[in-house]
Amino acid sequence: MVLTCGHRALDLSSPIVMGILNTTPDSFSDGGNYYQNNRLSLDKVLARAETMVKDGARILDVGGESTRPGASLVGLAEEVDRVVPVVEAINAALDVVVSVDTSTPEVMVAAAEAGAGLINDVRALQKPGALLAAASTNLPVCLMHMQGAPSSMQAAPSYAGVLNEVSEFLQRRVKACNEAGISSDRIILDPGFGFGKTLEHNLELFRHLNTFVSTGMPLLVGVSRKSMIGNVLGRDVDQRMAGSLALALLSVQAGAHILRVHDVAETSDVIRMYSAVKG
Ligand code: 7PM
Repeated sequence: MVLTCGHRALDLSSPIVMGILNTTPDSFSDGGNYYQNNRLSLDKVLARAETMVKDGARILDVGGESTRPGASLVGLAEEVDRVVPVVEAINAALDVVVSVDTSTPEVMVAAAEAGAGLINDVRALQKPGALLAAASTNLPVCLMHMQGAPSSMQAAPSYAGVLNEVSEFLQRRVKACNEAGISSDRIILDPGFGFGKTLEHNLELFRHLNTFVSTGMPLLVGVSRKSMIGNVLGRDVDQRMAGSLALALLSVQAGAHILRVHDVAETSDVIRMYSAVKG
């Protein structure tokens, strides 16, 4: 399975790592503080990006709007100003697919022009204009499930059946994409761990990752350092690497194609050991 991401191609016949590069000032737990005198330092961002690529990342996920529960919404101009220079700099300096983590149509288009190779939208292109904007870029899109809005999604997540609801939501979004001109060979699916889900919901989804794999579309799993690990282990966010790596192995064993992680080198080692044993 090969995904065409603008002028770069991603071979998904073995699992790959997407490194998290969150450049928002209030980002949690990506290990980087990329600000100097209250200004985003492109040098610092590039240094971290280069390390992640050396450590094995094939994709870097660049976000301009924090999806943290309760985070303030970012204005359009601010989001463009944050994201576009980072996309441009990484795309020019490094051989890696730049993923833009956005729900904003104008940002999708501007990022694509700046060299982004993938659109990662936690709102699954539901904002007005997002379907058409994404389609116009010709880039692959990652469709993620979320119940509610980031500000309130963890208040009281509730499902009649979480696996069915998430699967049916993603199926509906795939259909909407297809109708907007985004073919299924450009769509990545993501159940959206932690986005309007209790621990039990997350575990139930994780046990059934094969359901998403069997659609034939690539599956992205994002569990790195998340609260589902904290809830099981009783560990703070900076003590969740072993839990994250355990889930990384279970993900690739279940057939996941892309792992969205903070700890790129360690996750790459997990994949290499998995691949060696699998032969
Ligand atoms: C607070 C809560 C801060 C959640 C950060 C997060 C995903 C994503 C994020 C994911 C895709 C985090 C998340 N998570 N995009 N963006 N899938 N496609 O822990 O699971 O990084 S933000």
